[in-house]
Order: sequence, then C-alpha cells, then structure tokens
Amino acid sequence: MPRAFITGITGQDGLYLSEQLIDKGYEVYGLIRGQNNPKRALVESEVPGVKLITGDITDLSSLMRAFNTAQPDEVYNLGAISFVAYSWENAKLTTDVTGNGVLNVLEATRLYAGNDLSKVRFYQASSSEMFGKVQEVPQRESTLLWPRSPYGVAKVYGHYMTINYRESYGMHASSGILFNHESPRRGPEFVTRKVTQAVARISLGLQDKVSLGNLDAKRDWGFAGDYVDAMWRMLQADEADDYVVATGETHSIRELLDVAFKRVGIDDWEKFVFVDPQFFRPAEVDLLIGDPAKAKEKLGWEPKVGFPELVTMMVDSDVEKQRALAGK
Ligand code: NAP
Ligand code: F7E
Repeated sequence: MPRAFITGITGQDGLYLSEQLIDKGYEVYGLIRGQNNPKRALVESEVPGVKLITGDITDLSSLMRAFNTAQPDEVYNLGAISFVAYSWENAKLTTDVTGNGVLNVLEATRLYAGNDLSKVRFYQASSSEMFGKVQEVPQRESTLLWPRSPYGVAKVYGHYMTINYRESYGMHASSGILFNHESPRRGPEFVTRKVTQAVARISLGLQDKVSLGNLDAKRDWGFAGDYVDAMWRMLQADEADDYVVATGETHSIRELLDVAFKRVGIDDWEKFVFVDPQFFRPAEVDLLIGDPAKAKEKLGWEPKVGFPELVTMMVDSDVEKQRALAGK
C-alpha cells in the first residue's frame, strides 16, 4: 500500500487530493495544525480514512515527528497562507509559512530519506501568482516570474527552493504551477465562492447585495478535482519537473458574475453588485492565462470541467447549502 503525507489537509486541495489517493488505495496521513483545529471534524467526516498528525510547517521538529509516523512514499506540500489579499497585511507571517515552510518540508523530506533519496517523492504547490505582472501571454514554465504580492514572492522562494533540492540532492521534487482552481469546497474569501455564495443567498431572498473589488481582473479558472490529479501524475513521472496546470482560457470577474447570476435566473446582476475600494489590492495581477501543453504532453493531463460547468456546480451547491441553513 503506497503511503502519502499531505500538508494543508484541511484546505480545498487537501480534501480532494486525499479523497482521490484513498480511492487509489493509498494510506493517507495529513498534517493538522493547532491544538483544537475546527476543521478536524470536516476532514474526518468528508475523508474518513485520513490519519491526522498534529504539526505545523513552520516547526521542523513537528515535521520530523510526522514523517516518522507517516513513513511516506509521496509528500504533497499544500500547506500555506493562501489568500493573496491577506498577505499584504501579514507579510512576515506569509513569508514564514508560505515561503520558509517549504524549506522545512523539503528538509524534513531529505532528512527522513537519509542515504536513500529515491524512497520518497515531493510535490510543491507553486502558483500562477508567481507570474504576477505577466511577461508573456499565455504563461508557461519558462515565463519570467514577476510576483506582485508578499504571497507571490513567498511562492517564488518555495518554487526555486524545490528546484534547488532537485538539482542539489537529486531529489524527486516537482513543482506544479497551478492556476486558480475552485470548487464548492473553496474558501468563501476567494472571489468565485464569494460570488456563488452571495448569488445563492440573493436568489433565496437572504441577502440584497454583494460588495466586490476589481471586476476587470481576469483569471484562468479550473476545477480543483481535476488539478489534484495533475499533482499525483507529477509524482508518478520518471523524472521530476515543473508543470503549468491551467485550462488555457481566461475570464473576467464580470463574466463570472454573468454566469453565476444567470444560473438563478437573474440577467441584470449590476443591480446587486457594488464596487467597494476596500477589496482593491495594492498591486493587482490583471491577467492570467496558462499554457498547459507540457502537462498534456508529458503527464497526459487535461482539465475536464470547463468554466460554465464549474460556476454552475458552485452556485448549485451554495443554493442547496443556503436553503438547508435557512430551513427553506
Ligand atoms: P487553502 O484551502 O487555503 O488551504 C491551505 C491549507 O494550508 C489549510 O489546510 C491550512 O490549514 C494549511 N496551513 C496554513 N498554515 C499552515 C501552517 N503553518 N502549517 C501547516 N499547514 C498550514 O488552499 P488550497 O486552495 O487548498 O491550496 C493548496 C495549496 O496550493 C496552497 O499552498 C496554495 O497556496 C496553493 N495554490 C492554490 C491555488 C488555488 O487556486 N486554489 C492555486 C495555486 C496554488 P488550516 O485549516 O489549519 O488553516
Ligand atoms: O482573487 C479579484 C481580485 O482572491 C481573484 C489563491 O488561491 O489563486 C488565488 O489567488 C481576483 C483578483 O484569488 C474581489 O482582485 C475582485 O484579481 O479569488 P481571489 P487570487 O488572488 O487570484 C492563486 C492562483 C493562488 O495561488 C492563491 O492561493 O478577483 N476580486 N473582487 C476579488 N477577490 C476577492 N477575494 N474578493 C473580492 O471581493
């Protein structure tokens, strides 16, 4: 039975990945932080087979202890402070977790493997936010990085540290440069879920408006369930490498609003949407669109869920959740 160790198990991707690995016959261990993490119950109910180990990626000794217990063949480092807007307000913390945390997990992996680095493979959750002020359209693995937030800068550090461990020690360490991926499990602070939750509540008469920031930003949005499959494929490849994982399509926040509101029968969303300067960022990433050609060619990976299906899936799920909460 192959064994996997996942940091960030309580997050959107941790839940999808652990579910898929358990279906493939893996024994899955997840790192959970805090003395009484409120998301423990969520993981236990949604992915009952996962074994949780307490620890934090900023604490190397906790990672060493976790590796000892998990004895993993595959390590997926998904743990991070992942909300870009928050990273300006908490830049040092974001650097410690999203940046230096990667070094800790790489180092724990190396120390655990000892003289036999071939016994373990490592995945780093890199991000399209590293492209920031994009220097090429579409963005590919070779595109110059130009991060625009403390989060993006921290991810660049983790990305190059992963490459460095591959080159320095010959570790099977791969970095997935994942573009935005969403799902009904997406945190409500991110724009897709903020919109689908608001649309659901507005359609049920539970809320009368939603305040947003920049409606002109464009993102390449895919489905998280498809993207965690790409992570797994990277660790099955003979050689470790870096891969862009994206759909190759981009859409603005306005298009997101169009599709989401239409799903509940509202054509004139402008009546319900207000622009609030508090949601603008000190530096914006205006356009992201990825070229997933390498992942398709080398990993046989392709996205299955398109933009309208993704938004529809999220709106429907939020309508159901809000209806249940409101007892309607
Ligand atoms: P998410 O839902 O925000 O989950 C982040 C996870 O990191 C949570 O489980 C969180 O645990 C954990 N974490 C935070 N601080 C930690 C610490 N100090 N030690 C250990 N774990 C810690 O993020 P996601 O959307 O699943 O994304 C997974 C990874 O992919 C992240 O690294 C993210 O930056 C990256 N990424 C995401 C996207 C995307 O569009 N979703 C795109 C590119 C890259 P708590 O529940 O305890 O807070
Ligand atoms: O913003 C604009 C905002 O917060 C998307 C993370 O998973 O993907 C995610 O980062 C866009 C930005 O995601 C609101 O200005 C407008 O242009 O949903 P988001 P993100 O910043 O792209 C990358 C790939 C990651 O790696 C990250 O971890 O939407 N926007 N109005 C808004 N965004 C938010 N959150 N809230 C608004 O009201």
